[in-house]
Amino acid sequence: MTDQTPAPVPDGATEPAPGEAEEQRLPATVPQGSLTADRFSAVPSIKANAGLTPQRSAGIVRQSAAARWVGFLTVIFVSLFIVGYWFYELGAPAGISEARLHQEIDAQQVTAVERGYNLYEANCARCHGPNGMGPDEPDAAAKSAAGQGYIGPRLNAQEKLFAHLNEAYLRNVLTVGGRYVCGNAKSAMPVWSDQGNPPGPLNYRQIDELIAFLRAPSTETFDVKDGSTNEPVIDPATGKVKTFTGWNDPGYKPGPSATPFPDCYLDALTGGASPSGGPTASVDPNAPTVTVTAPTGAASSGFDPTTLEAKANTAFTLVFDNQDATSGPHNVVISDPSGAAVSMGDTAFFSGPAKRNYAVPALPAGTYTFVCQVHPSTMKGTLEVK
Ligand code: HEC
Ligand SMILES: [Cu+2]
Repeated sequence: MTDQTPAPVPDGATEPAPGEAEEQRLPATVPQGSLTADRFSAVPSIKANAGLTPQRSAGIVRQSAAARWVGFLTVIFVSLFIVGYWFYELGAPAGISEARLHQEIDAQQVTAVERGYNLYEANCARCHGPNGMGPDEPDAAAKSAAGQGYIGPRLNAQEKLFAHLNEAYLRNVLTVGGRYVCGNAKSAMPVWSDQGNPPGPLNYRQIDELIAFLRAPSTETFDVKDGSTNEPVIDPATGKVKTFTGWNDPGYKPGPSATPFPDCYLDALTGGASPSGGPTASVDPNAPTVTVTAPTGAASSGFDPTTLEAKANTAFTLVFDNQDATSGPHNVVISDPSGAAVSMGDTAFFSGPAKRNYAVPALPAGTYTFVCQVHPSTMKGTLEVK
């Protein structure tokens, strides 16, 4: 301001040239009074420090430092976020956390197993048992006494689950029905998949869920969920959520000399004796006969009689009169005193009412046992050879 001198002619008008007529000049209003350039300048104190007050310049320095901090922290935050999200999405190293999609798959797997459990209990348990143990279920005898025996084979068995009951096989059995198992066209097990012929009641998702349940690991515990609300089912007795574990032991290894589980489960029912194996021995019409009957409900009540007698060292014909049309197929096999099977031709299961003749070779004297391989715990007896 000290250098500021009052500008005398703010409007920039020049002095008229001498002799120029006053009237030739454009009419311009010349402001009168004390108009100075100071009017457009900052107050003098501001110009003290290169035009800034000391406070103002200090403020500017502070502000730009803060702005750099904001930028720096933003970069740090964004980088940390990217790293964190990376690990969240793909899993932290060294197994600290699992990839998000894997967790999602696990959760879906658990859901499938829980649904499969409900499907199994609703559709399959009446034949294969609530624990998948078929005729070995703890209440099997009581059930068959009530005429509701478990006629399906045991599914919950490690040697079966290991390879035999694989996913593809289960899918085929559920799509084709029980006839896929042993080729029995009259199998009691219906078609389950709606892709089958004739179509069954379950859609592809339910089949998948059933398979997920049947193959679920025994090392994992699952909650029993209510089928309609999907809420965990509380056991009224304990007040705790009901749970179940899978059947399949992931650590199971078959013995070193174990043979693979046979394609048809019937072939595995008793050691060695193949129910359908062996040629049909021709029955000698003149041989003496011994008759054993499977009355109606034999699966629980057993053979009639339970003690048979035969002559030593004489071939005889064992007539099996299967009168039972209700409690499942039966057969008879004989084991010698050492437990080895006696070869007596084709001993395949069959449903009654029907009769079969088995050609039993000459046997040395001794106490033999006979069983139905489908119901070995209830249908058994002794054969005295003397
Ligand atoms: C009406 C009784 C019945 C019902 C219900 C039933 N099954 Fe079966 N299932 C059987 C019979 C009987 C067999 C043996 C097949 C044969 O020889 O005819 C069998 C065989 C099987 C096999 C093959 C076993 C093996 O050792 O190869 C599987 C797997 C199976 N069933 C699964 C199921 C599933 C899963 C369900 C429920 C959706 C079910 N079953 C419902 C009676 C039944
Ligand atoms: Cu039987």
